Amino acid sequence: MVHTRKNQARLTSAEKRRFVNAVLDLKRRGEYDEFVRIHVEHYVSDGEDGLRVAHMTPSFLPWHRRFLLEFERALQRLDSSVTVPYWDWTADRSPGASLWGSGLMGGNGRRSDRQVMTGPFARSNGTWIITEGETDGDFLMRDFGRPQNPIELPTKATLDWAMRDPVYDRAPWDSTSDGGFRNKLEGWTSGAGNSKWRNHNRVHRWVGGHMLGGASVNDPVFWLNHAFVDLLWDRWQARHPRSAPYLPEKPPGPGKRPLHGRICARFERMPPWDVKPDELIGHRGIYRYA
Ligand code: CU1
Ligand code: CU1
Repeated sequence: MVHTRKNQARLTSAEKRRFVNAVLDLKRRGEYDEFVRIHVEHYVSDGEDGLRVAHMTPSFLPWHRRFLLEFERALQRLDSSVTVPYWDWTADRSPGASLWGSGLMGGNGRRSDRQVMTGPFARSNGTWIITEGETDGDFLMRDFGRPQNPIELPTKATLDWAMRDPVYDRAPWDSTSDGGFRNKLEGWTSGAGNSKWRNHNRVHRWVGGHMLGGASVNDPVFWLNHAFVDLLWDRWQARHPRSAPYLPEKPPGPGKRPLHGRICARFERMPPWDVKPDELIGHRGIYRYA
């Protein structure tokens, strides 16, 4: 049966409770931290060697689509009614949004150590203990808007700048690609200070704390951000029906160093699931967005 992913702002309190309970249950079983580890393991950037499958790469969108599906299936094994909600960060832009209420994500970190003190993921509840972090503390951290170096959530205008680009991605297929929907949505641009962070990346920066690095999956809002990014890939395809839904079509040949072997073309297999970007271009038989 096709299931429906909803805007988090429209979830009933019962739906929020079931989602949160399934996430906490997954954490208790040790399965949640497996997702954190997978994300950390695939966090490779332009400057490093090896295949870039998840970030700074064309397969940013299909890789995270599959990652979300795996997570959603794990939740559904615990409660078949649960789906991953999405966060439209162009609409729900303030720390006072219901997203950050005690029934869903909980609030900001406190000033002294950025520790989240409210909601289901507060350390004091005893369940949300960070074990796969890149920091010393075992508590979830957030730092909304980074007051020491202020940043706002992405605007509708910046999102539209990405959405109106008719080309999926461009060479050199990394964080320096000048133009292309994927890099504009992922949000790498050259620019001074915070202006270089756009769209998806800017959301990670705005939440701050654990959302800043490879271990960002430790903050459950990771999934709500990525569900919205996943929805945006659909909307982009609908807006550009004549555009190739994924590029590159063919892998850069051995003569094309340093690109050869660094990225996944449309029909190459993505680790760790051995699935091709081509197989993830649509998802209509599995889920839909409301
Ligand atoms: Cu990621
Ligand atoms: Cu992300």
